[in-house]
Amino acid sequence: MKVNKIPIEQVILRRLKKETHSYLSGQTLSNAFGLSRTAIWKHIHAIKDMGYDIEASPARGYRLNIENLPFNKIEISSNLKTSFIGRDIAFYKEIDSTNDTAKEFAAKGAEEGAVTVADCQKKGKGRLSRRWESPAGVNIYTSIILRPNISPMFAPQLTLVSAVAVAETVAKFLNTGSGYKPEPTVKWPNDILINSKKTAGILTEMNSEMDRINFVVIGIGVNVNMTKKMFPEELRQIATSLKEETGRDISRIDFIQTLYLNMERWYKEYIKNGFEPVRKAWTDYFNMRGKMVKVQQLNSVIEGIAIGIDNYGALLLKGKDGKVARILSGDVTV
Ligand code: BT5
Repeated sequence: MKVNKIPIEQVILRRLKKETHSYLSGQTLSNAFGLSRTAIWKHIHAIKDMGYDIEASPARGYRLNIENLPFNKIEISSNLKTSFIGRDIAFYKEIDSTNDTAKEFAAKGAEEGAVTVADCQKKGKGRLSRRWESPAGVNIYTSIILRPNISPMFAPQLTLVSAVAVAETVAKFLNTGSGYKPEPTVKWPNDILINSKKTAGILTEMNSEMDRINFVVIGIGVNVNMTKKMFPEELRQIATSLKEETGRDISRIDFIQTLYLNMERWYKEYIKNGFEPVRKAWTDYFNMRGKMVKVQQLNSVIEGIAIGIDNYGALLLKGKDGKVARILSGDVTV
């Protein structure tokens, strides 16, 4: 049998989490774990170094502040309700790109649902090697490994599956407390907007044979508690965060756990029932229908009225001549 040895700090942490309204004395902890009070004191220091806020009173003992838990692997895993997404987590304080690391893990055989998460990315990337702003301490940067048994030609649908899961998650955290609740919208193919400003982006990368997918990595970046001044000047008018839109600080732990749960639910739905339910849900978040849009492609620009998406996930544009064009990639502006 495989025995997982849990580090003593994690066990002490669990005990502290059960007792957040009163202090736990050093003696109680020392009796509970059969360690000297000095040893307990050292472990408490190690826990503090992990970013936990522990009040230590010489007379009363220790108390953990659960309002201010750090964003780390222990907290993301604790009470996670998914069955496979996020069951295997590689967490980094800082990394170049969670997508690149996830691709390395996937190439070495990581299982479906394994994720990489970082507090900060040094080379966070968007499509076509564009930069994704990834400051520390405020946002979500995560990549999910999937191994769908579908033809590679359908892989772009997974960006739309993810967009629905992200939009649903964002919607859940948009309460402002004042009765006003903005609704997220999706912009084809990979943006989630609030009040027309980008708050999340998705980068789907694939490794496949001609007729078989080896793996897909879904990279998701969400601006959660990022403030306006943290954005570079050129993004301040076109990008936003949940905090900017609600005026509230949002727990990244709650957010990412909900995100994994929604991702898992929509992915299962897609694998079981195909793209149609996703197409419907995505269309409900799509507010560009009927609008004149411009699509910048690698070497050309196409204009037309956005009609929606077809059952492959392609954007449908009705041109002046009445003909409908299917757009497979590009950047859309209204
Ligand atoms: C995207 O690309 O929107 C995909 C972003 C995916 C980021 C995640 S984070 C976890 C994982 N690891 C990675 O390295 N990437 C993924 P695209 O549609 O090409 O949009 C990129 C453009 O969005 C940039 O050129 C900027 O204009 C804008 N942008 C950059 N950072 C932003 C941010 N934090 N918030 C909003 N807009 C941003």
